[in-house]
Amino acid sequence: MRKCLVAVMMLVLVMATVSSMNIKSDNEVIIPIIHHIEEQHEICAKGIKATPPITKSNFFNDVEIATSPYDEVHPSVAGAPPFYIAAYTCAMADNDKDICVAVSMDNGSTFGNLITFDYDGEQDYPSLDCWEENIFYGTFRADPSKAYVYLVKMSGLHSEVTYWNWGPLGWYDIKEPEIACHNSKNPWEYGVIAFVASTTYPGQRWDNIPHMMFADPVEPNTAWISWAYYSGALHATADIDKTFNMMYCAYDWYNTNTGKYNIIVWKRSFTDPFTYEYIYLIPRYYNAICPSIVAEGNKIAIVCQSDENGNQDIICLYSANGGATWKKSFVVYTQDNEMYPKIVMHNEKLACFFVSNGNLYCSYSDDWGETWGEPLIVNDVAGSVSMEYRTIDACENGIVWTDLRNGNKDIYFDVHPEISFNISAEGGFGLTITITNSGTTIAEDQQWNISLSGLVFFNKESGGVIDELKPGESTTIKIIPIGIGPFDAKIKIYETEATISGFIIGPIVLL
Ligand SMILES: [Ca+2]
Ligand SMILES: [Ca+2]
Ligand SMILES: [Ca+2]
Repeated sequence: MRKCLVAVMMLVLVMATVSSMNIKSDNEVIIPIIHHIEEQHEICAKGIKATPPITKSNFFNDVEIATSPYDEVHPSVAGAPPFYIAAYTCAMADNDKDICVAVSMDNGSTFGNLITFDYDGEQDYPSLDCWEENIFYGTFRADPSKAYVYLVKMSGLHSEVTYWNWGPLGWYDIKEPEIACHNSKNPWEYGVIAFVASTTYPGQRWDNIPHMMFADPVEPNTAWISWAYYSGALHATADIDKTFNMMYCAYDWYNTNTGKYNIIVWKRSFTDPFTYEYIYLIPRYYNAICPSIVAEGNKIAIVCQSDENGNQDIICLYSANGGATWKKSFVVYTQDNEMYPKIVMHNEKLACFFVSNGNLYCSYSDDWGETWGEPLIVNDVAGSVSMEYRTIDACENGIVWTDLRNGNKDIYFDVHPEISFNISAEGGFGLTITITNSGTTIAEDQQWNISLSGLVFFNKESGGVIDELKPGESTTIKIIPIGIGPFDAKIKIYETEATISGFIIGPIVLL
């Protein structure tokens, strides 16, 4: 390994004082403390080819993604229908964990094991992203005794592994990494890997500070790490705004000024990472931890856990101007603990997944974080989802999680939950409405309303709640209006609306 540049020194020891702690309103504009990084603090190193992964022979066997008697944990998923790729940690024995990769070519209906990264010690916390249609990059945390950052490239059935050993330069304790990909530059420029790590790089001593790793724009196989002087960070998340070619990494960091964990956002040009970067500190008076970030079109949304109500809730910090100002919304806040959120884009919406009481939920926002819909449940077996950091991951259409239904930890997949209904009607004595769940998830506590126009004197408006309707199931609602002449019935449930026209004579309905 070769050290190519030791452009040190020194990012100022930032941390301007946080002026006000009394920010409570949900729609209040939050002005971040912005730090423009003017001095270099990067080094680069040559990658080392790792031993190729073991190719599994049972590629076409069905698995569910993984249901062995061993514990499988910390899944990650990427891809788009019909092809999904999932990675997870398999704990084969004490002191030995490996990274397994499984693929589905049938929309996620079945998964087959593809390859295993079987190295000495405990590899853990895989993270995958799609670089281009059939090319995926991934990373995972090395055994804690090694200061390696791994980069896996998978294209078709071919995969190669490179790692960068930052240990000889003073690095240690590299924590759970997250990768985000973008294919706008050279074939080797995968994107960015965010992680928290510690260093005793000559002249420095930093514990648990935010890092970025990205490829050299000129030299293949050369990677740069960049670090920011915010000791006491916990977790890292990454995304790339592909419209504006901008890398965004976020970290939860202990702010000694507020005495709380606050969110730091590190924004950096993907086109020219050495000329443009900013750090935004979002000061809050409560702990904001376990962030997950998404960025597109200069809009940014970060979901994280908040303890401002005395238990764990999910909040969204969002910006419509590239980070210059932020606002806050609640994704969910109940008396229960909502934890470990993950945010992705889903069609034109944002999808935020989180776990609570052993269940996996999804909330959608169609206004980039300002408002969030009622959480929809994803898992079919109640209470089966493992509650731990990185227990869930999602891509645009799919979701993976660690599941306990079989008595040990397994990995499961599902598509994003969608609620939709089919509505049909019959006449006779009264009006009979049949509502069918045509979505992909259980519909719970869904309010329905029927409104009749025309000369209707009785039961012109009716409404109620359907407690539970599984996908494919139907329920009927009977109302007995009284009227005379032609009428229109407007039926609404969730986002489905139907209008039925008919004729009514007393309680007799003709359609
Ligand atoms: Ca291992
Ligand atoms: Ca809560
Ligand atoms: Ca298992």
